[in-house]
Amino acid sequence: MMQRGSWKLVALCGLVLFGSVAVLAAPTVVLNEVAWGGTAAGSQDEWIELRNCTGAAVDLTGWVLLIGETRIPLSVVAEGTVEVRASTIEANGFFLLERTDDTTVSDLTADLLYKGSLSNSGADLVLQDAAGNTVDQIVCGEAGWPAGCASSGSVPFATMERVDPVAMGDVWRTNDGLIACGLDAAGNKIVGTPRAANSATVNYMKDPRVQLLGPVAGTSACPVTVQWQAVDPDGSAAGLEISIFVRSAGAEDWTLVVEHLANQGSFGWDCSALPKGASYEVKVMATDRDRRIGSATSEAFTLR
Ligand SMILES: [Ca+2]
Ligand SMILES: [Ca+2]
Ligand SMILES: [Ca+2]
Repeated sequence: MMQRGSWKLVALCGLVLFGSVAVLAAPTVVLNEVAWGGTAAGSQDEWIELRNCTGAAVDLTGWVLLIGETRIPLSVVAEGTVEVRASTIEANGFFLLERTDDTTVSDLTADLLYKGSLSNSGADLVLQDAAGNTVDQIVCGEAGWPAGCASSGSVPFATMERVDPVAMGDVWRTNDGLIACGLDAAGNKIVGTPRAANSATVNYMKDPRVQLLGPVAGTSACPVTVQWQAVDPDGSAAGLEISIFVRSAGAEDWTLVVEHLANQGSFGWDCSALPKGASYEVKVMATDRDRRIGSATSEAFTLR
């Protein structure tokens, strides 16, 4: 999916930089959400959501989802497929696969029922079209799931959600426990978004985005110049308030340095009282009018 080494023009805060960056191929149908931890009603109650990222319906006839060695044909009952209710995914729509039976997500009718399990330690999933081409994949059988929770964890039974396959590629977050829908087999609220926009996607479309242009890794003279720009995808940049925090590299807590700054600018952090040779990190945090927060953290840098 990634084409590396292509040249792209990147404009940053009036600077024009040439660099070799990864360019993502436009996604069509993606693996969008994985309930690998199951639900509160049962850890075996796993489900998977596909998303059509295009404005046209996609016919899934002949397509196959692979979970490790298990093949799940998306249009015929064979191998890992127990029942097929739909084999088309609507424009910008979702496709819900429930494991074993339709009570996994009890208030929604699955598009497909399958058998096969997702190990809590990770799995490789591959989505193939009718020609056998890989359309999307998750490779974490060895590395483990990048997001989501089992019965323990920050948000028990929260799903693993794709942030935005179009803009962000293969970036996953844990369902936030707030934006959620659906009921499990016991009538508990599902900590995920079956057949609906992911909490990660909704938040991405509302949270401020911060670009930290300095300081960069290496050494920095005092005062340290902190430079940033921030935007709000669903609001005006002028409505953002910027706060700057610092901490010793790797420390737990941040210390507020300054607040109420504009969405774009620079600030000289006076660190003259601090020892030379010590390493620090800077965080620039933007808060919008809805009190939504976005931030960016620098690499560690050393005072000289
Ligand atoms: Ca169901
Ligand atoms: Ca979803
Ligand atoms: Ca916002």
